[in-house]
Amino acid sequence: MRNVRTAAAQLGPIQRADSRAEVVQRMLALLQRAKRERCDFLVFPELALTTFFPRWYHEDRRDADQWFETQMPGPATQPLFDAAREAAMGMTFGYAELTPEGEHFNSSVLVERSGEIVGKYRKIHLPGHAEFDPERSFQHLEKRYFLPGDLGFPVFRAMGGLMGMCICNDRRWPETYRVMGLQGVEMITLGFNTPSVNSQNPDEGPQMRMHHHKLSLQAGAYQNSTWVVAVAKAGVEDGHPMVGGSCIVDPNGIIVAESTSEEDELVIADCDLDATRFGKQTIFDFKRHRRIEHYTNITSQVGVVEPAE
Ligand code: CDV
Repeated sequence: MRNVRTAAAQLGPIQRADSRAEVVQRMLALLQRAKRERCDFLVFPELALTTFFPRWYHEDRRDADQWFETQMPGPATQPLFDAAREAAMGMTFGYAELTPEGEHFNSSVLVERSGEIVGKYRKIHLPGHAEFDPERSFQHLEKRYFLPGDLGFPVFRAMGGLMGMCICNDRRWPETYRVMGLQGVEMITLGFNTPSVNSQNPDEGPQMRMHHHKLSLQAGAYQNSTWVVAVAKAGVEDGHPMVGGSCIVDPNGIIVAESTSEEDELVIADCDLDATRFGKQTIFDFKRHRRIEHYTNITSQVGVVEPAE
């Protein structure tokens, strides 16, 4: 048994006016609660340090730099790293990354119990649009503010197992899980900010959103025999509602723990990484059963190519 007692650290809303320092205080309070619950590993959401700023249009992109971190850890986040090290707890969280070369990414870091960063991921599937869209009920400008991630979907040896990260929209794409599955991943962490309604279709409300969210996680976990830990930034940010639905999914695709609020909340489960073995050695023994000669479309084309008439 390789148990990782894991806490999905859901954050309630972060308003546009809230400072990094205020948010980090909330994250530290969750960390201390997780420590009292004897957790080994803490998972925070996508863009955990700020409001979900891609809903705000800045005509000059440089005005959005206020939401980005140029250092990790930096002055605002160092207390988190110090507290995690003192508690001997691993953690991961999402943030907006501005590199020394001036590139912008929607990123997450994986931090070992020692407080050291041992992995980084940059969001690959960026939803939304790059220009102001008056047709939408609200904006989703990830394609304006971020570049697509350039690190692939790496898997890291950490927390006594094989750990991978993805971010929000990535969870809806089976390729995300499979690329990590092919590296033997045993736990995938995922932070998300999902609006409760579709900005292009007001009829797609919270129930359908929750259905698609859980369906994606559960399928990805089962089909790759891995734990999936999904963590929301939830609730109403400056009038914009987002779904909760933080949950921990086992390698059979079963939700073993889930949030009950849209506030700061811990969702805890004992995740035995050895529980991934049975699926990986039987029905999803990739080496024995995959037929890659029939999968070439997956990497040779992006859009749909219908058969000739
Ligand atoms: N932050 C996200 O990636 N949100 C998307 C919304 C826009 C659909 C998501 O997949 O939840």
